[in-house]
Amino acid sequence: MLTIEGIEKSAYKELETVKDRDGLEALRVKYLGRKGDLTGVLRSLKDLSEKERKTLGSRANKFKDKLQEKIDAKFLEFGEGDGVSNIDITRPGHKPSRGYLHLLSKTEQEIRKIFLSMNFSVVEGPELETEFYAFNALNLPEWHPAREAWDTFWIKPKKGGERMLLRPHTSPVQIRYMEEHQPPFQIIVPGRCFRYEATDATHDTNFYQFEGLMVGRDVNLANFKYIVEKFFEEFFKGQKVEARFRPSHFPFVEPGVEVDMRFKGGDWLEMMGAGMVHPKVFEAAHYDPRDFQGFAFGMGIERLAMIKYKIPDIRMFYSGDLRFIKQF
Ligand code: FA5
Repeated sequence: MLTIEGIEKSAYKELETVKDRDGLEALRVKYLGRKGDLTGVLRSLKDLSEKERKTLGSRANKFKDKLQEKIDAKFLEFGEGDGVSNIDITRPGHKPSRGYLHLLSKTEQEIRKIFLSMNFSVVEGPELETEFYAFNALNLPEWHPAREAWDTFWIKPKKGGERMLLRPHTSPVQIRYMEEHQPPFQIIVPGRCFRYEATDATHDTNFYQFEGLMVGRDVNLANFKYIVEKFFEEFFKGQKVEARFRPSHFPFVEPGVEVDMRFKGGDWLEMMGAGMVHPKVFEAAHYDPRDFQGFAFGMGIERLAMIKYKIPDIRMFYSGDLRFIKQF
């Protein structure tokens, strides 16, 4: 009869010379298969004394595990082979995790939807802007003190070329659009903005705004108030949020307002600047200011989401922290 020592010796020896997957499989069947040598030894244990059964049994089982391990390793070494024999099709697969939109993208989509339903068009503009569109055309000449409110990232200019910058607001698209379209129209312009300023809970160097612009023969501030209140009503559906309008100044509007919001008696958060489009802005876009009037506004998208979803710090949007992102 075969002894366990004999089996071990010859199994390891054959394992060393085996050349391919078929040979390896034959070896596995020979030693570990149901009718294999080792199984024979294990079967014969029942005829032995208890003591012998224990020592021999434990040795045989250890050998069995070890040989199986070596065979598995060798299979890996030989590669997938025909690609079939080593695959267990009954094994449960890995569930691929599905991506979804970031809260800010979702918020932007919601804004687009609401304004589309009010017959606004959605327009986009470049993030890398010229000084003309970002400032001069918006009644912000170089010497104007309000330029300081838009702490700007300037781009190294090409020799003799116009000064370029990362747009600090979406307002330049007002001019770009009016240069190519005649009133009446109403648009929103969602997009990314950049400001070189210290970050805190409500300010970041990279953030999103959406501009609103509605121009016609008799578009007025009451129309603005109606549109914005309708938007808030839809956006904050069912939530108890308050808004307040207060006078403010932007060189490209006259008169100018700012709108703040708060949730249930919390702190007021500034949401947007707005006002009636300044005649100088119409002139820069080659309109006759005696023909048209309209309102414009620029609203912070993070700020809207902060109020709606009660997010205490704007920097959370950009932290990449999955514990935050996965909540929405
Ligand atoms: C402007 O940018 C004007 N262009 C808005 C405007 C448009 C006025 C049209 C009149 C007519 P302001 O700097 O206040 O204004 O920014 C508007 C909104 O953008 C703010 O109320 C705020 O919600 C958001 N915002 C501004 N700076 C930041 C920042 N650093 N981080 C996050 N949100 C910001």
